[in-house]
Amino acid sequence: VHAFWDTQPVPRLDDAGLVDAGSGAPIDPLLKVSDIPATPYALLSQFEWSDVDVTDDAQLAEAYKLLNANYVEDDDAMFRFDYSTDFLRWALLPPGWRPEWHLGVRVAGGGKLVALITAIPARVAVYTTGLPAVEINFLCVHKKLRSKRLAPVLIKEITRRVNRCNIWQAAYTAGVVLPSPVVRCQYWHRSLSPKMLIEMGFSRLPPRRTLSAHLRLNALPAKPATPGLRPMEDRDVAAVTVLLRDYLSTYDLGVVWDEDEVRHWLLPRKGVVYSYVVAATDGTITDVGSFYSLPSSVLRHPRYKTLEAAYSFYNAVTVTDLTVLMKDMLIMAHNEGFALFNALDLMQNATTFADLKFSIGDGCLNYYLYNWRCRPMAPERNSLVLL
Ligand code: NHW
Ligand code: EN5
Repeated sequence: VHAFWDTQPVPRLDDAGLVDAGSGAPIDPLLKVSDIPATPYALLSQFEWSDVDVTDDAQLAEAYKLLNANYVEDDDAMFRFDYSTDFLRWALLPPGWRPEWHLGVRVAGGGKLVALITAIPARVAVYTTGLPAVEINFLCVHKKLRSKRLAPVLIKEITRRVNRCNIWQAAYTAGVVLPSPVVRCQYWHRSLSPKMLIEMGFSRLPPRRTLSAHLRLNALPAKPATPGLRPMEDRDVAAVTVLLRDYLSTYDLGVVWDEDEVRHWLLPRKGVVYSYVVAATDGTITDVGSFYSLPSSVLRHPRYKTLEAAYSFYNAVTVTDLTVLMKDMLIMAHNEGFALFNALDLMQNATTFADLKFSIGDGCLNYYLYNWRCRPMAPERNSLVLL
């Protein structure tokens, strides 16, 4: 029973016809911008809508503070995502961003920020269809205001604001199961600082293995193996755009980036995103690999406050073996001081996990499309990485 989601243009969990839905079609009748109300949804009277201006450091700090204290935790509430302010600026200000899509709820009268939801524009390709869409992220309601049906109002208001821009589809991910996943991915983890991860309660020493054997097993070379691997630069943007376009177009779900988007999403930003290209001796860019930085707060631990985690982002290979490239990403992440490397079993990632000593996590990531009914897919057919 989903009192809210049953009213929305998403496939129902019991939709037996989904497997035959093919490349997909909209669920709602085709509407026009003029069919959509020009004024915001009503909010409970003690609250008010507030665009959060993340170009203003003071408001960005408010969004950071809300998320740092109230955003996603693991199933045992040991860790909570701690997206940095630099990360939020990167995630929320890509080409085409709109101020009214950084939607906050405040206590009435310009008071405390208590809830958030964000949209950014993206071209999403599902099977054979390219859709002008948004990616929804950072839905958060303060812990003290949970279960008051605030989330459905946030979702309806961001939908209205996106529809007013003539966009009718969205992609989003969640750990929880909602109506209805288009694909379910699994988190996998690779220890970079095994001792620290065990002490934090993130991982356990496998039975009958000593700590020194565990450290030896997880040790990494000091330098990457791939000749010509170097940080991506602005002069690589055109080549990387073509490389990614060709590579990602072989999957059933993904984004389509233009050069400006590749520049935004992939040019290295310390503490945020790390990208590397493989340049052949003639200068041709043959491969690209990347990861982003997303620490978690370690909750209720006497000594450790933060778990520095790197997350696999976009890789595309034409010459280098993917396992070799992924291992180079582990090495670069380790050298940058990350304690943990995470990856989903999307694209060809899972083919590298055994060799590179990844362990399966206890978390799943479900992918959803709003107002698009299509055949669900296997994780290795998905190439979409959301932050
Ligand atoms: S997923 C991360 C979501 N955030 C968190 O988990 C942070 C910690 N939790 C919270 O802040 C990444 C609250 O628990 C939240 C729910 C706010 C999650 N997605 O207000 P009520 C994203 O940001 C449904 C969607 O009483 P609450 C993606 C739930 O099933 N729906 O709950 C976001 C129920 O509906 P039902 C979710 O605990 C995508 C209703 O909310 C959900 O106080 C958003 C209960 O509301 C989730 N993660 O607040 C959709 N969690 O029908 C975008 C719960 O079952 C759609 N619910 O009764 C597209 C929009 C744009 C379209 C444009 C064309
Ligand atoms: C919005 N874009 O559950 C995303 N993380 O496995 C929002 N588990 O870290 C949705 N429970 O398995 C995000 N260690 C949904 C994910 C929410 C966070 C989450 C999981 C993913 C996770 C860890 C720690 C669990 C702590 C107890 C885990 C065991 C694996 C370990 C790896 C190292 C070697 C030994 C085994």
